[in-house]
Amino acid sequence: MHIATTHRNTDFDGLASIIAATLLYPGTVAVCPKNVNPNVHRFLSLHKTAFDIILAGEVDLANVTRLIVTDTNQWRRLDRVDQLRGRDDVEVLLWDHHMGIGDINPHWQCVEKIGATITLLARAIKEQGIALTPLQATLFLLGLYEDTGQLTFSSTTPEDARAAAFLLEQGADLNIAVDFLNMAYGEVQKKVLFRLMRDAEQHEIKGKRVGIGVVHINKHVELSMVVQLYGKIVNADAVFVIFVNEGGGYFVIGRSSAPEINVNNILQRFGGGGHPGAGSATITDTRMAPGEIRQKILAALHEVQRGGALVADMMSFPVTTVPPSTPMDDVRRIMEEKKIRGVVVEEEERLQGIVVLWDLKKLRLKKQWSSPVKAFMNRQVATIPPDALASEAAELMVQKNIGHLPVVQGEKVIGIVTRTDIINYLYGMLPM
Ligand SMILES: [Mn+2]
Repeated sequence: MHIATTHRNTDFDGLASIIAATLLYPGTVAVCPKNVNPNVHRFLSLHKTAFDIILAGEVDLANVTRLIVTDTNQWRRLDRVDQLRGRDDVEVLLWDHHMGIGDINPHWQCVEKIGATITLLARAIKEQGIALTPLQATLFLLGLYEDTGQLTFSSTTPEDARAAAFLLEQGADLNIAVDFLNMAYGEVQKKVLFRLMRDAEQHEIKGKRVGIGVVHINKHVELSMVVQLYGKIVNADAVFVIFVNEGGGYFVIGRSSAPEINVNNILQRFGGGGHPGAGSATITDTRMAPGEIRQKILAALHEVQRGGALVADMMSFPVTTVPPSTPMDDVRRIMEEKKIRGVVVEEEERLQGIVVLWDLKKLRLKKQWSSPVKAFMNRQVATIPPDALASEAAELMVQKNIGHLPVVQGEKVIGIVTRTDIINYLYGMLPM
């Protein structure tokens, strides 16, 4: 078994690096420490099944013959792999950008003084002509941006900027990335927030509070976090801010927490886009006055109703169901055969519970495998109706940190939403 792992309190650079290692070394398993930093935790609550990751405690260390360490050169920062230390039959490879003296003595290493470890792996991926999915590219860019402060830290090198360019070419999604980063909050951002608090208009549109602001800027800096923060402070359901560039042209940022207000749909009218909850548009047509843009946004807000995909558009079906008396052995076999991570328990077409792959890991005794699923299933099942918005399903799954959401009409389960469905939806792989 070949594994790639990284330091505890894992940041995006560490997580990105172990996923990148699985691409560079096919057959390698990504092993994530149990403790990850809060931003990574938030990211994984939504994305964990999109990547093949196992936890440090789940590795059978006796079978490991290769250990790829990323983003640290110290054994004590790794999670539960101590037994591999000093073992002759284990080949150790190291990818890192920490130049201090470490106690990992690898057989091979790529260690350079550079902004982020993922830069080194992304460079190798590019050289080998490996194509990335937008999701992988987004995660890698998150790692790169977090460790380099969006390429502003003095540790940033031209290599890091080249890696960023490569990741953007591969479809890295900035609208998603910014939501997972703690953005710098400097003087310009403070001024913008102050002006928004003082000048922005508040509208009540179809029962939703919408803030609309126009702010002149002379410097292009990261502003989406300010827009989001402003929305939170004034308790708005959605916010649109039109930034007027001193040199001409506009940049519009939109954020929405209301399923009825789809930022993507609205900003597409200005040649921009994004996602239902977050988006932006660059407007180069300087003949349009800021007031006109504001009017157009308002008009769109009045028009737009329940935009975006519905749960019925994104759910998977038919759903695999079993009766409550099914032995756990059969449940396991069904999951393996159908390559699914969750099975719905139904009796007489009524939802009784759900059992997921994780629950199988709780079984310790052999005789438990012949016990009925009703003894192990979760009875408190969160469900969603088919006419709810896809974004509501996404929100609910993140909030409850669950990977399966049965879609229920009356009492009957007609479909299921999984993390994969959510990812496909978020990354725009669904017709909207
Ligand atoms: Mn790092």
